[in-house]
Amino acid sequence: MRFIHTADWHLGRTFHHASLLEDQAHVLQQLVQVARASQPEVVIIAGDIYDRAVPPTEAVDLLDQTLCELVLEANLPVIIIAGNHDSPQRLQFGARLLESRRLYVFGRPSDQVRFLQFYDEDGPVMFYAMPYAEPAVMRAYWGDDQITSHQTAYRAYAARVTRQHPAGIRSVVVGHCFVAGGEECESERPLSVGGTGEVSADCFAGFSYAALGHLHRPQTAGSDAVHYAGSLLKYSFAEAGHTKSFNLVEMDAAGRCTVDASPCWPVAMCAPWKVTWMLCFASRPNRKHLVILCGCGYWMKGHCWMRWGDCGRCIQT
Ligand SMILES: [Mn+2]
Repeated sequence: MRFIHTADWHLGRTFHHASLLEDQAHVLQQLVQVARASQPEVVIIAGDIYDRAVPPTEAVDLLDQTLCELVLEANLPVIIIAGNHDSPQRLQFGARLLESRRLYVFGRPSDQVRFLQFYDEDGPVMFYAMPYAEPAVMRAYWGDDQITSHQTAYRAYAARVTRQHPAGIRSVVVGHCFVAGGEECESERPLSVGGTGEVSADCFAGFSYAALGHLHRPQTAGSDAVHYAGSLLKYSFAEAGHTKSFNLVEMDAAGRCTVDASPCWPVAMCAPWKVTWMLCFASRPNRKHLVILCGCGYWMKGHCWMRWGDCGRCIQT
């Protein structure tokens, strides 16, 4: 079974007031190419599709275009869940209609545990989707007073799945949460006020692969089977050292997964000062923008130059 795991697109996000839509469209074209070339059984987008609950219209157009290319043109099923930046209701619009075209959108949590099933030559793999929700929302949906935190919500979800999941069948859970042991960065919005919102990795112990969103650095957290695909682009200067990627996952007959990180090549560079100067001299035709991380420098976007201060803050536009 082959599938692609990506997350945290944050369509419509700006970088210090500059639009990133062109960059996002550029990287999403690479995703479409990777998907066409690798022909996965399914593509998973694990939350934070948009950067905010009411995204700019250009961001909606970009999602529409990308999904048409994946679902209609490449004929690939796609699973989407809401992240903490998305509006569950808005994302879920048309979900029941879209299922007939194999676009599966999970905006709001359900009071039932739902799954999707895809097959390879070794049999079925069951995909469980748990969109982001506040613990209070989960408590109300499931009528379970024990749910007081993200940890208890995920534990309750795993217990419900375990009760109905047939033994010996491979499984993937799609979620949007902060697993203890994961590395945070500044472009993520905390999941709970006054607490960490952490979930322990053992909540996912029964699944062959956990396809998660929320943390913007690609990584595993707490277990080899718990994966964050990371964000589409570097959304803060603190991410200059990250290599952003899509996870191309191969699952064997026993549910063991091999993950190949397929790198994203953005239009804009966000790199340390010295690296950026090297790139200036070795610039490639598609590298139109340069973002300089540290030291007093300049950021070029199109024909517009902006000066940046020592700490990466814009001091003149
Ligand atoms: Mn995010």
